Amino acid sequence: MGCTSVSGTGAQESSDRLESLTSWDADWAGLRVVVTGIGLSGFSAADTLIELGARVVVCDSSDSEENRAKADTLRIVGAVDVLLGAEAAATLPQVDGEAPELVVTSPGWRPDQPLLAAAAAAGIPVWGDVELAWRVRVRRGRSTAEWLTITGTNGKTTTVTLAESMLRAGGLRAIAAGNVGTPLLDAIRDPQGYDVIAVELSSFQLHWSSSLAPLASVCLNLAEDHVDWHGGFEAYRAAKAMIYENTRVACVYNAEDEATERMVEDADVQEGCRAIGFTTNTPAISMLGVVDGLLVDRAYIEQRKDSAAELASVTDLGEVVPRHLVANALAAAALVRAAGVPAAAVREGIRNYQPSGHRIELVAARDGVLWINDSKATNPHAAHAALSSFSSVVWIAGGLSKGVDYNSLVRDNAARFKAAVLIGRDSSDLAAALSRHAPDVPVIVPAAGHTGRDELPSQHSSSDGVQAMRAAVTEALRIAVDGDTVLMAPAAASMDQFPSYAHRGTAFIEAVRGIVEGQGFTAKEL
Ligand code: UMA
Repeated sequence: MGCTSVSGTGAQESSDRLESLTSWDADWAGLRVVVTGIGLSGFSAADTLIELGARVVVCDSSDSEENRAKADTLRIVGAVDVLLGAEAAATLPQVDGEAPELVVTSPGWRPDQPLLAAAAAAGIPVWGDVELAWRVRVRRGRSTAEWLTITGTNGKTTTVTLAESMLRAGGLRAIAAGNVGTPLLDAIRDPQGYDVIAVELSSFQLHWSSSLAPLASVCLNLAEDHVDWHGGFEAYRAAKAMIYENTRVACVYNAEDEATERMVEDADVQEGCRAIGFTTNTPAISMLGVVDGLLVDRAYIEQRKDSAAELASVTDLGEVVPRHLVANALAAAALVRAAGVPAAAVREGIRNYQPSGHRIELVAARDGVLWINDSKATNPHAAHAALSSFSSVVWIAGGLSKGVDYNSLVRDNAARFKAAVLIGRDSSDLAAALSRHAPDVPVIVPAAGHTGRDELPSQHSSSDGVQAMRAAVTEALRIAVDGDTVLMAPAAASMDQFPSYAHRGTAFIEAVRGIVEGQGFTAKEL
């Protein structure tokens, strides 16, 4: 069903009403809302809005069994309607026979998607679930959690979980939420409540947020990613820069990435907010950094003019510590110190921190060859961080490119490549960059039969990805000799062949175990 636009007095009333919706206890009753998506964030947003008394219609293009079950739940709790299937996402529906006053979107929906484009054309405001979470975080009779917000092209999840660990070590009730996995509205509605939320925000979520005023914020770094979603690099950069808007106590920037410092300079922040840098070198005043193997704070101490406080030692982060992990720990420390966490809790938080898998993870060391899984490297910037840790690399790469440019990644690392083995349904951009900047490096695109086991199926599916990975590992084994590293750091998203980067990493681990270490495949893989 089509939808009429909101105009004239009605539009003004709707806009005034939306502006007044800044707490849980505001008048949400009867508000007509369309929620797009019934995934993690959409379900959480719809459930929250229903609890607030709004009239809610949910749309999702996928009529899967899982979505139908979720739709049933939402109808039971009081959704006006849940529309599933391709048609449902193609037009803006009415709510109880009238135009919606608001659309709350899931982050994965592109702004030019037809339903969202129709909302924009009709002048109906679109919020993300994060904007909604910010507005309902204040609730009568409950304390309000502070937000520490984190974005950046790479390192967000590591930083947000390190910050969570440090906050907890400091005796605070804390949770990592947002893009890291737990929808913010779930964290906000937790009955016990939190003192502080470490909030991971993607560029998609930032695009749909406008009112956030965090205690402290950071953009860890900036490189090309998600260009197709935003329609260009400048729009992606501008979304990332939103992280600093309205920050109250500390805007944390990467002193080794000028783009982040520029963002702080250009941001409209609140009176008294400080700019705090972090660096993996010796810190200047108002920075955190590294001196003689120690992580130190020259920002939050009284005597910062001529001294620095020890927070932890680099070895607290592990035996082999990549530079970017030190940077992430310093960024997390800069955020939690703004929330009053003492130095000792930073060290304890680092020591308690459990890194999640698929990041520069050693899978096997055999016959002098290291086999490394870095499936989390879903863009060139992350792949570069992994590549620069090794000198002679058989590189397994490729996948869904998201419109990024591979030229500088290949040019900057050309000398370390022994060979490249390409996975992914279409890695032609990467192949073109390799032939342009590393013409002497053999590029192998494994074909059917190269697994030495089964033929690659002609239809693409998740098992297709598993087969492709086995073929790639077989090729890498043929090439690598003593002193080489086989590095699976794809510089691309996984969704063309796998459900997620974690599945891709697991496929690599299983293939290495089966083919390189000769332990055979698990029953599931066969
Ligand atoms: N859908 C449509 N039409 C569209 C797009 C999606 O109907 O055009 C539907 C899908 O059928 C699905 C739902 O929308 O049912 C999915 O919505 P979504 O893609 O926004 O995903 P959610 O499940 O809500 O998860 C989102 C984040 N996903 C994305 O931003 C793509 C999760 O980040 C996040 O953990 C979660 O909210 C909780 O906050 C994941 C991610 O990949 C990890 N993020 C990207 C990244 O890190 O690079 C940005």
